[in-house]
Amino acid sequence: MPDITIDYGARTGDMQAYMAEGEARAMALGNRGPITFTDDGALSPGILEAYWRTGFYVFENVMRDEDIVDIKADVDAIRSRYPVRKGAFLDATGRPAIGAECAAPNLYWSKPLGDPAGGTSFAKGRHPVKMFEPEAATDAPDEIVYMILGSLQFSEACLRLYGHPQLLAVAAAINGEDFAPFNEALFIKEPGLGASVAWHQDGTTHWDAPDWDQGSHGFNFMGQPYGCTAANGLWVVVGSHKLGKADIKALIAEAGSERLPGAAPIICKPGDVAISNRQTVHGSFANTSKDWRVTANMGFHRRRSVLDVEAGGLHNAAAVYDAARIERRARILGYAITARHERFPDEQPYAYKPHIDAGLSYAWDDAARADMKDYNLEDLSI
Ligand SMILES: O=C(O)CCC(=O)C(=O)O
Repeated sequence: MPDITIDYGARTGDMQAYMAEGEARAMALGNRGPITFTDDGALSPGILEAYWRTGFYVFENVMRDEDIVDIKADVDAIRSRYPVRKGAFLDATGRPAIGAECAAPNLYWSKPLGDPAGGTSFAKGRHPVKMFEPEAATDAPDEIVYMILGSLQFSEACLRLYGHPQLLAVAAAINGEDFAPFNEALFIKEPGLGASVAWHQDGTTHWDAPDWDQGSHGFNFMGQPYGCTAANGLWVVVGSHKLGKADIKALIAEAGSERLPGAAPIICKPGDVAISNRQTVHGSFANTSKDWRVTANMGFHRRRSVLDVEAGGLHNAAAVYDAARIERRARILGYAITARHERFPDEQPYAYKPHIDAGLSYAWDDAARADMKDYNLEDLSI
């Protein structure tokens, strides 16, 4: 049995049993391994089969050691620049805090080990049931940051991971060569403090569309510089991305607790990058374990899922996402590909077809860095 050292009070034994069972289920799914391609350069069919069957896949050893070191250093720098308290302008050393000068939303706060979204109207009420909130230590801070949106403007290392050629080839294999961006985020699950993310499905626009299918709301890559475990990782109800809009309240009522049956944790070693379908029923528990989890989320859509679609209002203002908006938002991908190539010149940079077709090229310089500020106001949220 895996070592699942957690503290869920009176529920600890039940949670340990649930996590051990989920871990065994995860390891038997056949949805993990390195990113591999056929001789013709197509993504290996077995990867696509397992992703579409289960709703997620763990790509092993995607990050270089330098990616891991750089992302950890950036996360430390970001944490050192948190405002002294939620809403404050300055950090503890008197500098403008991370994100304080931005117009777009970036830092999201919770009480330690809390569930800030469950059972609230946050994000259009898509987290219908509050998770159990374990007791944090008496010396824990009053509030912690659990999520950062627009994260690529705060971390060049995360930007460089976003431009990873193999990941972008996977995005093209799943969403088409003209794939479009969604948004990026950091989820920060500090040991003994990290908040839960209540069970939910992403996606707000296409559930009732006549052409809805298992890929309509895209996917997130989830880079794991620290790795992730059953105790601190994201859980996915296996295959739920195929079943349409779930009645999560009813599922939890039927289960009698937030321990949803049929779910499996995404388990990664440092350097793995998971992919998770946004339509799955997914969520994570408060991190009472001793292990860090920091996820670098990077989302992508099919172009037809966003083109001329009226959406937003969740991560940004409501708008119609016309071709010019998609091209503008995709400039971040251009910066990422160049920034990665400059750091890792031995890698063949990814050729993003919409940029090649339009003759667009992107320098990674001070003007580009300045242009990253508030880039997430134009996320393509659906
Ligand atoms: O990483 C987590 O705990 C939550 C991630 C999530 O809910 C999402 O990416 O939609």
